[in-house]
This record gives sequence, C-alpha cells and structure tokens, in this order.
Amino acid sequence: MSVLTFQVGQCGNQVGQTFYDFIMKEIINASPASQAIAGDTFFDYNPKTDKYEARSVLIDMEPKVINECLTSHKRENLWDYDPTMCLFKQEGSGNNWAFGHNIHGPTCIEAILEKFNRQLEKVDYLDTTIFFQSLAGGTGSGFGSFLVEAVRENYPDIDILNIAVMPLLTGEVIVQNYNATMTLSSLYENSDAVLLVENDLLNTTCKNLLKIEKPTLDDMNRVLATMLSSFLYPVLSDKKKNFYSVLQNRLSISDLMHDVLVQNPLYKLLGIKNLPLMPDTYQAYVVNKWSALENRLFQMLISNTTEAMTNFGMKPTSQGAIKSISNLLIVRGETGVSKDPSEKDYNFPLIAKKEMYTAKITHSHMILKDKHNFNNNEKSLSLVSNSQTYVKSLEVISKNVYKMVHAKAYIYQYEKFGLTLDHFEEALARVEQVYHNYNEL
Ligand SMILES: Nc1nc2c(ncn2[C@@H]2O[C@H](COP(=O)(O)OP(=O)(O)OP(=O)(O)O)[C@@H](O)[C@H]2O)c(=O)[nH]1
Ligand SMILES: [Mg+2]
Repeated sequence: MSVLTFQVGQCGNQVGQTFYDFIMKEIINASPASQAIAGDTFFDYNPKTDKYEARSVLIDMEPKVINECLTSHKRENLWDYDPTMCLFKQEGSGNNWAFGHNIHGPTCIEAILEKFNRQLEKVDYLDTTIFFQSLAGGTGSGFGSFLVEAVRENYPDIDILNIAVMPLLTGEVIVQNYNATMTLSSLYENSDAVLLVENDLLNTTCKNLLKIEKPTLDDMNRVLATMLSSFLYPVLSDKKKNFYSVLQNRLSISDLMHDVLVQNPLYKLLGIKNLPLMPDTYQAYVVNKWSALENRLFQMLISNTTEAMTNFGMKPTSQGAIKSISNLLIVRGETGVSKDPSEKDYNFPLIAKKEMYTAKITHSHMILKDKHNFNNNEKSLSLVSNSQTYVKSLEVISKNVYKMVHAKAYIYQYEKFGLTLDHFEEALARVEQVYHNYNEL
C-alpha cells in the first residue's frame, strides 16, 4: 500500500522534507519486515540512481525552497526527490489566498495533475494522498485548496488527508486569518480528514521539552515530523487476527480514518499528541512505565497542552476538559514481557473511559501495538484524536476575520484576484459552524 504526498508552498515543502527524512531514518533502524513495508509505503526505488525517491509532488510558486529540497546533501544522501515531480514558478502568492487559488491555480493545475498521474501509475494499491501545507501563506493555502478541489473532482475515490499548519495566533502577517479561514472552509468540504498542527504548540514544545531557547523552523519541523511519523509510520500489528484483514497484516491510513477517526463528516478535525519527547542526551537516563506515559498522554489531551505544561488537576469531567469523538492510540515498544508485573501485558485502560467522550454522538476508539522502538525509544505512545482540541483556536481566527470583514480591511487585495466579501462571509460561516458543532458536544 502506498502513500502519495503533495508538498505545497514553503511550509509544505519544508515540513514534507523533514517528514521523509525522519521516516527514512526510522526505516534504517527498523526490523527487516518493518523496513520493507515502510519503504514501500513512502518511497520508490530508482535503479538508475540506486536511490530511494520520496513518492511526492513538490509545488511552490517561487524556486528557493524546492531547490533546497532537491539538494540532498542535507539529507546525508539517504534518499532523493524525483526532480521531474517538481513544479515551481518565479512569483510567490504574496500571502494572498486569492492569488494562489484564482491565478496560480488554473495556470498550473494541468501540469500538476499530469505529475500526479505519473505517480499513480507507479503505485499498485493507493492508500491515501497526503497534503502538507500551511493555512496562512498564499501558495500552500490558496493553491493548496485549489489542488485539493481538483483532486477531489477528478479522482473522487482517492482518500485525502491534509496536514495543515496553523499560524502563530499572535499573528505573523495581518491577513493570515483570512487565508486560514478560506483554506479551512475549502478543505473541510473536500477532504476526508484535516489534521491541524499549531505552530504555537511546536514552538513551546521546542522550548520547554527540548530546551531550545530560540527554536527555528527546522527545530519545529523536527518535532512535527516526529509527531506525524508516530501516526503515519506503518504499524505491524502482532495480532494475526485483527478485525481488519489488511494486506500484509498492516492497517491502512485510509481504514483508520474512515473506520475509527472520522465516522461523521461533520467532524473531521484531527490532532496528534505523542510521548516521549526529550533532548537526545536525556534518552539514556529516562525509564518510563507504560502506565505513567499513558497517564501523561491523556492528561495532555483533556487539558490540550504540551507534555511540559500538563495540567494534572484537570479531570475528564472538569469544566473545560476536552471531549473526544474518537481516539486512536498507537503503542510502540514491547508490551508483552516485563519484569515488573504491573507492566506485563498492560492494556491501556484510559482510552476506553466513557468520561473522555461526548455522550451526544457515537464515539469510537482503537489501540494498535507494534514492537518497533520508535524514535529510539523503548516505549512510546501516539494519540490521534478527533476532539474539541481546536475549538479555541478556530474561535480566535473567526472572531478576528469577522471584525476585519466588517471593517472591509484589506479586502481590496483579494478583490483584485476575484474574491469578494460574499466569499469571505460564506467561508467564515462554514468555519463558525465547524467550531460550533464541536463546541456543542
Ligand atoms: N512549522 C512550520 N511553519 C512554517 C514553515 N514555513 C512557513 N511556516 C508557516 O507558514 C505560514 C506562511 O506560509 P508559507 O508556507 O511560508 O507560504 P507559502 O505557501 O509559501 O505562500 P506564499 O509565500 O505566499 O506564496 C506562516 O504561518 C509560517 O509560520 C515551516 O517550515 N514550518
Ligand atoms: Mg512562499
């Protein structure tokens, strides 16, 4: 089963590259069975260059970031991109969703779908198509939305998962919330699941957990790549008889999305929390118990914090605790044998606790286990949740857009490229509906 990706815009390309790099290093440390499956999932072997190539299409409206992606010295020569799978132009979208969507969109789409088709031809069995993009710029957001709309229209059966990076809420560019609202509204309509990542959270994780005083985008992307891989790195389940009977005893991302995480199309926002994260030098000294890791992870979920700032006073029934619709727990490391009797065959009870979930709609959960030592950790956990996590951030974005739309602030910059006040109002209403639905749970 193969995963195809699109890297769109600066953020999308930088995050995508760090992700593949992490996956390749993880593959190198894995068992032969895991190596074979993870390799097939994300890479193609190119006999001409004797290198593995990431199964990705790279797009940006300016050349710099893609050129950097093509210089493989940064990646210790372990893998490559296929240069014929890249498309760049000379003029970025200037942080303008309308420019990316309405101007670059129609002019570039044919060339990109041709590349996508070539990737599809190489694949025997497509699992999911993943888009890496930011919500705030012009290319990842505007062109990215146009591309998702086109893929949905031309290939209605292909599963789409968006990995969308939210801007710092304190604001980097004044129109970021316009772009984020237009993008979210479009993605919510056209994809199967939207996995949101908050730059604020990546930044505090780098500072508080990894002790990096002034985190760079590269530092943040490494944290993000670890998070994403903790979910997307293939799980080789021990159990011969899982209720999924998927090829080679592994589960597809598509099955996990449809059968566990997003069962109701009104609720398709996902988030990830993973443990442990620490500076490499600490790793040798830390011994974690499964029960302690599990406790910390669920506490992070219900109080929506990073590991360093977890509020242990919050209970699932407390006012303001995050309610879930669905949770997928991925356990990586040995769980069957332990000298400590409380750890042997530990069954991770918290995910099944009723108080964690909304009583208003059907909820679901699943635990997957794999012996693989992820990220060199003897024990690690990853929790992918469909929950109320993003209500507050979406509320902040929407309120800001509401004020700006009513003041008609910067609207002329978008009108130049065919977007009207009505378009903004429609998109705003859709995003408000999304967080309202989650709020009501
Ligand atoms: N986490 C992370 N965020 C990034 C990165 N690069 C940019 N961003 C965020 O992405 C947003 C800006 O979007 P970009 O991806 O730079 O914009 P673009 O898609 O290239 O669009 P244009 O430059 O307008 O053509 C801001 O919120 C940045 O903080 C990155 O490498 N990692
Ligand atoms: Mg750019």
